[in-house]
Amino acid sequence: MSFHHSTCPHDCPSVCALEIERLDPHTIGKVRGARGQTYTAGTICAKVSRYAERVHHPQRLLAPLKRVGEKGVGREAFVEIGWDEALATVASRFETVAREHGAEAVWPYFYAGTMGLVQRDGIERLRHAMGYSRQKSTICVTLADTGWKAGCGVKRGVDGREIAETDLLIVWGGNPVHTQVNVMHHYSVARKARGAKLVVVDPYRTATAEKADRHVMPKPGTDGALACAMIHVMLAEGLADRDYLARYTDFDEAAERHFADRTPAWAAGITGLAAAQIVDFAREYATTPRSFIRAQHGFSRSRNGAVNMHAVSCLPAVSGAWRHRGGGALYGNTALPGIDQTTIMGLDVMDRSVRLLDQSRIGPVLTNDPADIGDGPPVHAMLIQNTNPMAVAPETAKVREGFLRDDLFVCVHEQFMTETAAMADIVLPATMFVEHDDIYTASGHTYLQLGRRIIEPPGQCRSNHRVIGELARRLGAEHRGFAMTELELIDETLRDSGHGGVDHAFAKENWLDCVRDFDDMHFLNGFATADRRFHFRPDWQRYSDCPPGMPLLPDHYDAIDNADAEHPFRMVTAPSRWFLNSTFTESDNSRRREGQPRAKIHPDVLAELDVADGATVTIGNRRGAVTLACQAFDGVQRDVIVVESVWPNRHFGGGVGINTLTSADPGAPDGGAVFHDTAVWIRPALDA
Ligand SMILES: Nc1nc2c(c(=O)[nH]1)N[C@H]1C(S)=C(S)[C@@H](COP(=O)(O)OP(=O)(O)OC[C@H]3O[C@@H](n4cnc5c(=O)[nH]c(N)nc54)[C@H](O)[C@@H]3O)O[C@H]1N2
Ligand SMILES: Nc1nc2c(c(=O)[nH]1)N[C@H]1C(S)=C(S)[C@@H](COP(=O)(O)OP(=O)(O)OC[C@H]3O[C@@H](n4cnc5c(=O)[nH]c(N)nc54)[C@H](O)[C@@H]3O)O[C@H]1N2
Ligand code: SF4
Ligand SMILES: [Mo]
Repeated sequence: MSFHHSTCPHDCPSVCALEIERLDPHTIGKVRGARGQTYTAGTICAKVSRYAERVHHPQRLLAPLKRVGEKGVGREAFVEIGWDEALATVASRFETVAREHGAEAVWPYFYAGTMGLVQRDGIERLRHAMGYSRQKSTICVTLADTGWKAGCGVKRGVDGREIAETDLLIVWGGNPVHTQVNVMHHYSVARKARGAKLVVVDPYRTATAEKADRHVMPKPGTDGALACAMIHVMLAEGLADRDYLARYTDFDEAAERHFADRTPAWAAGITGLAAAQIVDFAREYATTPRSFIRAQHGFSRSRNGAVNMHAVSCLPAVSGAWRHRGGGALYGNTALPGIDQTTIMGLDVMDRSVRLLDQSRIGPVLTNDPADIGDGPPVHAMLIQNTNPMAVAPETAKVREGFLRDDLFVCVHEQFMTETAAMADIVLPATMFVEHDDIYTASGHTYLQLGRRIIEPPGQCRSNHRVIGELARRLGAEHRGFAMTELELIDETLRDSGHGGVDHAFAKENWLDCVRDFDDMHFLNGFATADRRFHFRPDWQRYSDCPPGMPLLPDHYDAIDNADAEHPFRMVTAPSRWFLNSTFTESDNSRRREGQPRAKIHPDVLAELDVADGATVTIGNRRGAVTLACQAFDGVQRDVIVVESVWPNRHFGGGVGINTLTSADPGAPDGGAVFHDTAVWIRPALDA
């Protein structure tokens, strides 16, 4: 029995350093946090502390499968086959499709089931080497990245450990009690040591908001208005750091005039907040030098999300909080290690003229929407790794309709028989992180970390890297990366990125701290823009898909799915505590903790609808309708409802899940899924 260092592979900003007990060469025992890594510092979430349940789950896929029954039924529709037959089938179908319809008719599709760079992104090397359709990866970070980079120029910010030294933590549009426990850990240090206050900006009273000194509860998609009004107050009341604005930003007379009109009364009408509350919050923010904004992804998942993220990122430039330890802002630090992924992703053989299909629009793409397919061929073949679009992608009805097409061949490489795997022709069994090698960057902290293979893969499971290499060989794809082992790829990537090889970077520890000095982390040496200044005036036009009418300065960009007479409510589909996207929905423990899908609805609304707490309601819009239990909940504005997700479709009445209602419209200006930007109606369920 021994403990081995590893890294949590899940799509979570925390990317915790782990210690994993190996009971024998095939079995893990306890999973705990590693103490020496000073951001995650031994804290991990309850989901991952029970990881043995997932690794040794009786429903884990252990052999390649071929579907012989109907799509969508599940395991009983498949029979076991050997790896040779499975891979030969995939290769020959890909070859036939490419011959008949062109290489762009094949669309490899992936996301973030594992965040390891080798296992997650290796599929890109196969794509580029074969000239298959490219994937525009928009489902998670695009809106937030675009908005943050508009002002700061690069995806990095203050070291998350400085949260422990702040006097005021503002959790903006995120719920770290559910989605990144370590923020709360560092905040509790600041609270104990310095009496630090916590403000949460969120449309509902989340588990994090329950712990806050102040909960600011705007309507979803209105953070731009709130931030502008705060800037108005700071400028009007002499609370802005004029010296900072002049030295470090592009703030000018025109911006001054612009914010003069963005009054708290104006913002109150948009956000549904009281003007006095906005003024109070602005004063508290501007008079606390050590104020730390933890800008999270949630508030960017609207059609105007990039504009809202940019507007919030302007706040520390007005208050001058960037100057102070424990002050400034963090959205993500993923750019810190400066990883060069050329070899992993085969960027050296990428052809930019090959079409780019938007991942979030998989429903429209697979149903041949002219907006996506244009004059090109429909998608006729897919290899899917690391993602479960039947549950997580918007417009589920179209995703399902697309997968049901007879002229589409699908291979899914998975750990479980997900709803997406159930639609496949061939299913391949995948390893888990303790069974393969990889490296991990993090959005929430400054470390680059290693995760080595600790146990043997069960049954016939193979890693993503191995499957990609074997398909490449059968397809005749050429790239030196296919012949390398995982560790060789990691080693070369580390060298290409200036970190030496594996033995150098991880000589002492399982992690490498890529933090820079205080001035760099706080942009006091300049921002990563051409003129080194923070930009109040984003260059949205540089994106080719930029719609007309995007605001020139921070504003309320009224591009959202506003409520109307037919759809009087706005719905937020926030992450739940015990699931991670659709991962862990196979875990009995997680399902027991979550109970069932529920819509949190204001008690006044339930009274008007004459629906009892706990009864079943139907929620719908022009994309469809879903049926689920309601929960009387007064921690929302009356016209806002919340469904914590992502439950499998089958757990909803009628068998269609929450993303039936969310839209595949791309957020502006460069795409991005808009999961929290949905107008809906609510009715008592017909069967109630
Ligand atoms: N337990 C758990 N952990 C997870 C995940 C999970 O599903 N479950 N998902 C993982 C993934 S993939 C990601 S990307 C991260 C995301 O983690 P975060 O960066 O924390 O972002 P979210 O949790 O998506 O943010 C959700 C919050 O945003 C709020 N929100 C929605 N719209 C708005 C708005 O317009 N304005 C404001 N101010 N707030 C808004 C929601 O009400 C919700 O409370 O979490 C990861 N961690
Ligand atoms: N309604 C609503 N929908 C959402 C969101 C929301 O807030 N609300 N959040 C969105 C966000 S932020 C994201 S990032 C997406 C995430 O969506 P996904 O990336 O699809 O995440 P998961 O649902 O966790 O599915 C990942 C799958 O990868 C598999 N997997 C894990 N490791 C490996 C591996 O090594 N190899 C292979 N082959 N497979 C592996 C897991 O078994 C799992 O089924 O969901 C989005 N969907
Ligand atoms: S908090 Fe996030 S990174 Fe840490 S163990 Fe849990 S899922 Fe993994
Ligand atoms: Mo995500």
